[in-house]
Amino acid sequence: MKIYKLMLTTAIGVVVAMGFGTGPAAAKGKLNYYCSAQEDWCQLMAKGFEKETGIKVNMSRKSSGETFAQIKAESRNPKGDVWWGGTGDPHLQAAEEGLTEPYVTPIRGELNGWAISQAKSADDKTIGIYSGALGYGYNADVLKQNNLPVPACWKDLLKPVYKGHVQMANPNSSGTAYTTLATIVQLFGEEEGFEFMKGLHKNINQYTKSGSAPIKAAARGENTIGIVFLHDAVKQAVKGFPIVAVAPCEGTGYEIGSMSIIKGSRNMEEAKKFYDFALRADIQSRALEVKAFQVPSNKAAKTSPKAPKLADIKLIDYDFKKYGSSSERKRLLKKWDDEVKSLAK
Ligand code: S7P
Repeated sequence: MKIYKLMLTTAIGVVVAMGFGTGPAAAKGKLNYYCSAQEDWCQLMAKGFEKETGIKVNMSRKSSGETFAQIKAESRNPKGDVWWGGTGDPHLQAAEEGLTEPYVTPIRGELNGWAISQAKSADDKTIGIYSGALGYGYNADVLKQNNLPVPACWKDLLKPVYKGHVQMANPNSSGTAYTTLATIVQLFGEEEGFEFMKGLHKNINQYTKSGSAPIKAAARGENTIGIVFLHDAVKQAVKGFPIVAVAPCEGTGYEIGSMSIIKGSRNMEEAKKFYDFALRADIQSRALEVKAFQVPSNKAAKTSPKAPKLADIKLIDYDFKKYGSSSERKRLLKKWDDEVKSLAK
């Protein structure tokens, strides 16, 4: 009897020591969250999810192309569970390469058609969470100080007066910059598009790693024109910097910012919980707290009058299937490295 009692006490002790039943953190699990949106929005999502569910979130923020490369490099031993944010093209490539997991959320019916099309084109291995148009922004004060004309079109950026005044990200690391490359190729055709990229190269002062860095530098007065998503330019203007957003006169491309669950996730239940959480209207409405002015994918989420209005912008019919395919993305990036990046200025 005594021995039985001792064994029972020991067993309870072991269970308690392991944290079952008493340790809420251990019982509620964890989530390894890869984020490719802006740092402040990534944090807001992580904290909001942690607060609501008690699930511990380990966050890592990297640009879209970089996150794609990391997930691919880790594919034999996945470390991430969910990838939230960043342009849709590398999410589509990840789906095609079998790096992400299919999942159909119960709140899919609340989403805009473009978010569902993104999911359907990838056999439900990704989904649209927001959308936004590409363009550029300039610092009106710096432009004036340098006696520069106000640019209005993509082709204006090729003018020699802007030498050293334009910044964009490297399309290998940045989803914004890959969207720029794919947009220019779709707008002008491949041959003329690459001639445009070569001409632009002459005016570029720096290729940054992150897509939004060029407009942040312009806001600080360290750069004049940054090629970015319009919502990223508007964010700086709303913060009080002298930034003006330009939707180029020839027309422009856009993104379907996406989310995917990583194949082989060790916290699949938590990943699916996060996925459903991130698509809810009340959660997407919180983007405004960090001045993220993308168009939300949930039709009931709040938007701001300050957000760029996609209906007023001349948008191209961006071919997400083609430019998000593994072969096309690899081919265009290699061609840009070989024929543009390597050119002397
Ligand atoms: O959150 C702003 C935003 O522009 O960042 C994402 C972007 O892809 C991340 O930066 P990179 O260009 O460096 O990849 C966009 O999806 C998003 O709209």
